[in-house]
Formats: sequence, C-alpha cells, structure tokens
Amino acid sequence: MKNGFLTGLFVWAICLLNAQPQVRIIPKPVSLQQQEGVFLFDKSVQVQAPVARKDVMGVVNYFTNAVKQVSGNTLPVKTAVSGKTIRFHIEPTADVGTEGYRLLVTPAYIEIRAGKPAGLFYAVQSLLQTLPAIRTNQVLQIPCMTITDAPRFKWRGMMLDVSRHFFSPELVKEFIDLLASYKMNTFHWHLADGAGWRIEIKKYPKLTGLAAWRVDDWGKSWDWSQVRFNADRSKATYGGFYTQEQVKEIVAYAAARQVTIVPEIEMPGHSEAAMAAYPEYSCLPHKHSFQESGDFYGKDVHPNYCAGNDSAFIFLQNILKEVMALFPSQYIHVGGDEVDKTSWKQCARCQQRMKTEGLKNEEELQSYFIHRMEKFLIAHQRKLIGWDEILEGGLAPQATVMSWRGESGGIKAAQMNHDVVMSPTGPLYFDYYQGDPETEPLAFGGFNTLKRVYNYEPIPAALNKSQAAHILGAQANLWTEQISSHEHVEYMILPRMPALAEVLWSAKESRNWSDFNQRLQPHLEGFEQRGLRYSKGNFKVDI
Ligand code: TNX
Repeated sequence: MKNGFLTGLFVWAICLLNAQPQVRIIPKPVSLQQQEGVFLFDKSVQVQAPVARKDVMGVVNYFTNAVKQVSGNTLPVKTAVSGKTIRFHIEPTADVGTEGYRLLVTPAYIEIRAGKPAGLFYAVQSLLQTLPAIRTNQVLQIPCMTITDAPRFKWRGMMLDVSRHFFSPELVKEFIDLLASYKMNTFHWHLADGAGWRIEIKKYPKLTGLAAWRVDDWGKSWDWSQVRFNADRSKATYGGFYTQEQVKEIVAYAAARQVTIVPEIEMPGHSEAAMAAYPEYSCLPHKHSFQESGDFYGKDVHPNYCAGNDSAFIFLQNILKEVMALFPSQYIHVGGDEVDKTSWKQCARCQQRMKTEGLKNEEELQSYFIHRMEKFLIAHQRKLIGWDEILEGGLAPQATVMSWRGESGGIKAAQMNHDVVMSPTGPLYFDYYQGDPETEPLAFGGFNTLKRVYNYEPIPAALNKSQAAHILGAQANLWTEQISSHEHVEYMILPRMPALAEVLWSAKESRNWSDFNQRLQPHLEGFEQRGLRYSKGNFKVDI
C-alpha cells in the first residue's frame, strides 16, 4: 500500500515535471507562482486589445510579430473576442507603477494588466522568455503562472562606444533588442570621442566629412596619438557615421521597445576628432589641424574645446540643438571626463576667462564650462548628465552624475542631493575581461566576471535613505578600443548584461547566484540557437 502510494506520487511528480517545464525568467520577477497546466497556442487563439490605442498596439504588434517569428502563425487582434484569448489591459488601478505589470496565464486565457504600455511590454518579455528562441513546428505553450512584477531601479542601462569603432545601425538595433529583452530601458549612445565623430550635424559638415574618417592604424596600437584623420578619403580608410535619418529611425525603434536613448557628445575633452575638423574651437588651433602632421594632435597636449572662446560654446550649443531635435531623452550626456588641462594652461584666452570669472584654477574653469552647458540645456527643458569629473571645481546645480571611477563620485553627489547613475569600472566595465585572459579575446584590462556583475549592489552602504533615493540605477559601459566586430560586441555583453538586468530589476533580497545560474541555462541555449556569441569564460572562474 505504502509502496503503491509512493510510486503513484513519483509518477505524478514526473508527469508534472514533464507537463510543466520550469519557468526561468531573467530578471527574476518580484513574485511568480507557477501553476499546473499550460496555455496552448491552438488555432483558436486570438488577441484582445484596445485597437484604437496606438501606444498599446505598438506593444501588441511587437508581441504578435515575435510569436510569428517562432511559430509562423499570425494571431488575430480584435477589440472584443470570446473564447481562447490573450488580453491586454491598460488600467491605472493595476497599481504596479509606470513599468510594472500583472500577468495571469491559465489554460483558457492569458491576461496582462499594466498602468502603462511599458508594463505591458515587460509582461510580453516575460511571456516570450517561456517560448522557444527560434522557429519550431511545435505548437507553442506557456506554463500557467501568476506574476506581479515591477523594477527596483528606473535607470537600467548600457552604454555603447561607437567612436573608437563604428558599428552599423543593424548592430545598434540588435543591441537595443537585447537590452529590451532583459527589461533594460536606457541606451547610452557614446556618439563622439577622440577617435571619431559619428553623428551627422547639418550645420557642421566637416564633423562627418572629416572627423568620422581616420587612417586605420588603430589595429597596430590603440594609443590615441596614433589616430590620424585625413581630408583625403582615399587615405582615411576607416570610419562611418549615422545620418540624421538613421538616428531618427533608431530612436523610434528604441522607443517601440521602451528604451530611451541618451546621446553623449563629449566635451570639453575627448574632442580630438572634432578639433581635427574645426581646430578654430580649440585653444591651440595651429597644433590641431589635421593637415599639419601625421599625428594630428601632439602627444604631450590633448586638445580641448577652448573655455576662453565664446564661439566654442556656440559651436557646441548649435550641435546640441540638432542633437536635441533628434533625441526626446530628458537627459543629454556631455561627457566631461579625463580633461587634460594643459592646453587651457597654455591659452591666454582661458587664463583671461579665469581672471574675469574669478576662477582659481583649471578645475574651476572646467566647472564653469559644464555650468554654462547646463544652463543651456535647462533653457531647452533638458537635464545634464556627465561623468564624475563634473564634480571637480563645483558641480552644476542640477547635474546628474555618472560615477565611473568607483562609487565615490556617486556617493558624494548623492550626499549633495544630486541624482546619480552608478557605473563603476569594477564590475560594470564590460570592456574588461570576463574570464581567464589566456583564453579570452584581448580586452582593455581589468577583470569583471559574471559573478561579480551579478553580486553588484548599486546602493552604497554609506548612504542614508533619502540620499539612496538619488541613485537612479546603474549601467554597464562597453568601450570599444579593442572591439571592432558585431560578434565581439555580443560576446562582451553576453551573458553579463542579463546579470546586470537582474541587479537592476529584481528585489535585492531575492538575488541568488546559484539560482541565477540555473535560470541562465535556457538563455545560453537560446543564444546558441540564435547564433549569438557569448563568453563561456565566466563559467571557468568562480570569482
Ligand atoms: C575610461 S570611462 C574612459 C574611456 C575609456 C575607458 C576604457 C570614461 C568616462 N573614460 O574613454 O574608453 O576608460 O575602459
């Protein structure tokens, strides 16, 4: 009797396991209960949605396209249907914030409820993670479950540097797709740096005519002094830029995936490319003309925008006007990092500016520079964000700080009641190694394993509750000095980006490294099936 009962229990358990593959969603939902049974996508399934609402229909179409990709079937969408349905509801009473959602999957219907389209979109991502990664001929099924979910942080980001190497619009879209599939919502697009200018600015055609193209000796050395721009395109063999039309398309593509693009135009340093094209806005124009020498800027002095020259500010503001017209983002990133102050020290106009403004040193001149840009951005209803060097010499009144040299800049800013995005080199620089350097592709340096990324906590213990509220979230940065191919970009962000997504979305107490590893397995299989490159080096080290 006892034996029979145990055998029965065993058989029942096996059936249950067979019938219900365990749901393995990343980032882990705040609350998920899996129930017995599945919702089967038989021929009768229809979608019910408020078809007059464009914003909701964007999400619904995204969902039906995704289902079509893995099954070949097109789900009909109607305002009211009976029978087997997948229902999309927007209701302010859903009570899950602006990005949260409630999801109920039963054998008879699927119901998604959210206060905003973003929540519906994230519910869709949870559903899609339970479907096959690629086209199959099997009838699709989703395990029965109840989810209530909402993110912990509002800035869930990744940065891509397209200056050191240029990446096609297709790669940028794929990057955005990957972010969206893990419920990340911010794409920081590093569009201008010393090694190349990448966005069309109609008023200043030399930025793309000249500063987007270089003699590609980058491969021999990634010493920036080796980068040479050249007016003669036959000699400038490497480069590229995004036209304004392409930018608009990418911005819309991201918006349809609930991703905001924060554009970055570096100033006052990291400006070599722009200075090659428009040396008149640097302090030492004779040194920075691309025509004069092979190395377009002296190895001893990096050019900056001239802080003593009003026309340099006007130049940048005209650029930002075009940038703002393309990007609806509330935040505009102005860089601000690693400013070599030598050229300002040697510049009579900068020294004069310091006198008239009562500035004690070049750090204060840098602060003056950023203050002036902030005023301009605020006048255009935008917010300034910059790397943590913008703290030096005095932080602009409403600036948001992106803390990269560890967390100390972020801590300081939060203590001054400024908003902060955490992005410390350890562990959030994804240009660093993720496994044994002996077996990984050449990386910038450093060592940021999957486990270290997973265990990252964006809120420093040093902050009290009200200061902690200034931590908007975090982001990882993919600098591309060493990365030139589409495949290599995938490789560096997978699987670390999903780990970061869980840090930023899931409840702190629910994070568990071994549980994450288990949930990651089907995602890795999905990467394989979809031909996405990812590093396996993470699994050979346990630090
Ligand atoms: C520092 S992070 C930089 C970048 C480099 C990166 C390499 C930051 C604001 N500046 O210009 O690409 O290190 O990891």
